[in-house]
Amino acid sequence: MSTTRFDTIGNYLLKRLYEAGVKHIFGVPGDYILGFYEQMVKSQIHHIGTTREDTAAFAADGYARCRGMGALAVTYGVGALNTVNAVAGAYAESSAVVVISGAPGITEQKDDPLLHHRFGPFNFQREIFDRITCASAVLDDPVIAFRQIDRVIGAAQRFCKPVYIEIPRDLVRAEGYPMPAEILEQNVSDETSLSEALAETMAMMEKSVSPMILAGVELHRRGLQERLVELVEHSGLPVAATLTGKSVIAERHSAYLGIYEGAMSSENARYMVEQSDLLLMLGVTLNDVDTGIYTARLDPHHMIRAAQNEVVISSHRYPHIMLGDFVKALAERVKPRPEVFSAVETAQDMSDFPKTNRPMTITRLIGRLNLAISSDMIVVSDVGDCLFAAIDLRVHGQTEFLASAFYTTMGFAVPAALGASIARPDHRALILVGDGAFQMTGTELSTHARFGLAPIVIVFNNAGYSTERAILEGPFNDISSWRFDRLGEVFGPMEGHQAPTEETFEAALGKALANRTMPSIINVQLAKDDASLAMKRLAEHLKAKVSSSA
Ligand SMILES: Cc1ncc(C[n+]2csc(CCOP(=O)(O)OP(=O)(O)O)c2C)c(N)n1
Ligand SMILES: [Mg+2]
Repeated sequence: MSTTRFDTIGNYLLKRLYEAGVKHIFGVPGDYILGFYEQMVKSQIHHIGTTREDTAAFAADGYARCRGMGALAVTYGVGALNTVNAVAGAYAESSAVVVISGAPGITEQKDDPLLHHRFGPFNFQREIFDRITCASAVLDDPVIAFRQIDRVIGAAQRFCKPVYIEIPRDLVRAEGYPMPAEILEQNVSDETSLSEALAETMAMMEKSVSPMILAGVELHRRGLQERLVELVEHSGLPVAATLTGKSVIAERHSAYLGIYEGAMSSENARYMVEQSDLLLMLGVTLNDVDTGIYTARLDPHHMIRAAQNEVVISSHRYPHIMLGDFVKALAERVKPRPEVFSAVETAQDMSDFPKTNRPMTITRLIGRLNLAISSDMIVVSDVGDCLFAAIDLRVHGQTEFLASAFYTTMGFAVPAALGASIARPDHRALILVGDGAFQMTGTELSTHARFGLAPIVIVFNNAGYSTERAILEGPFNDISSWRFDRLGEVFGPMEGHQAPTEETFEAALGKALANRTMPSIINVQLAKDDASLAMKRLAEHLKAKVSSSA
């Protein structure tokens, strides 16, 4: 890219972000970042003001998952430190979020004064962010600032992780110096390693009777959804996804078997994955969520694991193989299989919905939502039982399900849906959120309303922290009861509905689907002890295990 000697550091950063696909920056201003805000509003990038900084980071995360990169700009100390949980979540979940923080000016810092928002030595904040980002820079030297910006943005793209950029406020408008651009490291595969891994994979495929694919979250973060589809369609192999990788392939694709999550999976998905004599695990991370709290029964001798940087087959390790290169090469070489995909799970029979005076349950709620979901919707789920319930939800396209499924931070859904809706204006967000999680960041619905967005929010209102109740019941799991349906009076314009029964839910959903001009919130009042099918499956499995070992 070309730049003139006269670009200021702030403007150069904005240009580089714009080129990387960032058209919006989320955040709350403060005096240490105001100069950058002024440049931002004069640039091609739009500012989206949020109610808090952590929600700005969740929104940037949702945006990044849809567009490859997201950004937020906040003030020093009070603003930046407010984002720590959300940025750590983006790190754990591999999302390229750029954190831009203002800071006291270099000249101001000279005599070590006690400036407001200071909480220790001036470099403490960068040290904190160093631990939760893959690259960081303090732009305190105009001679190298442009190259620092290139390096940090390049790292976010390469590693799909957050990065941190701090700008002392007196250097935002300082001219940078166009030092020659460095050649940034690229992700390239080792040819020998790749061809050896492929040869072993092909040999195993030849012998295999029931091969299949398990698709994971890294495929999504590396933007490899199309490559996966090519492989699936060319090979004729059936495919399941992990929960963190949910929607990496359209869940209505004929080859798709559902979510595999150990004992929490549907029977069909579990049977198919666990009986497979060759499981191609592509971009799968084996965390406790994706293994159904370690209830997965997978034999390492029957699997090929392709991660971002290596392929592992039994005890053979092939280093320096990029996931995308491996998937592409497989799609080119694998022989098509004659047997086409096995039967998809039969959907719940919902022909009797709504039944008069029948209280709402999570299972019927998911059954009804499965009928309502359309191809222009993006589902964003919070943690809690709504996330487990979402295992049985089938979304249409690729990347149309977003959640903090591994890091599992409460408060993700409403703000991440804000970022996703802005990143994908042709999509409408369907937000699944517990009553507890909504109370953390639900204020961000007012930002949806302010920017004319029309998400549909389904509050799974079970009077408290039911996921925690299942582990240990106590008064600490009770929370105050909110009239979610009336929040429009304060956060609006927004339409609210109470839905204790199937009939009231049906009417509310109809109105919400028809109202495309403002957010709709449906307060689904559930029994305190209701649970999703996945949660019930896990409980049954654990019970059976206990009784068989007794
Ligand atoms: C930020 C954060 N704090 C605490 C937790 C621990 N936690 C996990 S689930 C849960 C309860 C969630 O309640 P709610 O949103 O109402 O969903 P429910 O479990 O009732 O379905 C809690 C407190 C968490 N995951 N994230
Ligand atoms: Mg709850």
